[in-house]
Amino acid sequence: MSRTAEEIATQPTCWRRAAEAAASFTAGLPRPGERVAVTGCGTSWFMAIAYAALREAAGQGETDAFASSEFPSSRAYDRVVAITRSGTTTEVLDVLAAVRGKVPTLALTADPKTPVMDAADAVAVLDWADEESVVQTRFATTALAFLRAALGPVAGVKPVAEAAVDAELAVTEPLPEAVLAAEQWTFLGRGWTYGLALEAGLKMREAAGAWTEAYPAMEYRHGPIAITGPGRVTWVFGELPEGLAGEVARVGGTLHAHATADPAADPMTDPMTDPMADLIRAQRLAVALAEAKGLDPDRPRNLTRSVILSS
Ligand code: F1P
Repeated sequence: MSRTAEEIATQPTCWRRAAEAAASFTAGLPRPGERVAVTGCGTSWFMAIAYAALREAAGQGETDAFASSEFPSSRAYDRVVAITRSGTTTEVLDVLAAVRGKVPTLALTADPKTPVMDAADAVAVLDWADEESVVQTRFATTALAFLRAALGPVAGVKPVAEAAVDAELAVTEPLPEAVLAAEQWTFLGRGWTYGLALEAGLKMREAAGAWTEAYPAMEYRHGPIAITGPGRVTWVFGELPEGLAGEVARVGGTLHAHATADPAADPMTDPMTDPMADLIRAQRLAVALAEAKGLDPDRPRNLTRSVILSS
């Protein structure tokens, strides 16, 4: 078994630990009402996007997410939250340096021996979720689980402890054959699950060199549906928009979805599965596809653990 697959399987335990850690961590977390910017690169950026939407859904204040390379440092925020597993990513450190002394910052990292420790005002060290894998799986979802748990109850979103129960199934349940056999995958989500859709697409590209796309779910009918057809998958994180199952069926695509009230839907997974647990299925799909292509998921093509730019 690849190291990546082993790390994917530990996510239920990591999420439970993240919920415990969030309960006792106070220094530097966004406070209700604050205007917050969340930032990161790659996978960490997509977790930032998911958290930003979740925080707004919780009614805790305006929250924007930016790729660190595009961070608008002239804008006024009450707090900046940076996510970086490695603690060394140049663009993330640059954002923290640019706002230093002007805006309080919190960083989430897996490695306490890195420059981010001094670059941020407060740091949540989730080192027990660090990974040997280059492609991120458990650190990313654990960082999101930590921030999600810190928000407290959010309408329509399960507590992290319940998501961890769904994750137990997601790490073991066989993946649907039609999804494994497909040639193309389009990932969709609304609200906080759009960030998960972006991450699923990236994971499949990083680990398996797969052709993936990702969109806000309601954008799918505005063009992206043109890609769907026989042997191609439309995968919806979170609630399936009304009528979408019928549209996918009309063009001959395969739907992977859950959490639906749409009678036309043919859900392939547990209707109540937490979207983060469904992301685990996409991570496992990425590993399975890589292995089927003879690629080593632990050595993804063209990638390194962290991108450190020379100045
Ligand atoms: C961010 C990141 C990873 C990606 C790649 C390059 O790293 O973009 O998500 O998989 O390995 O770096 P980090 O800032 O979270 O360490």
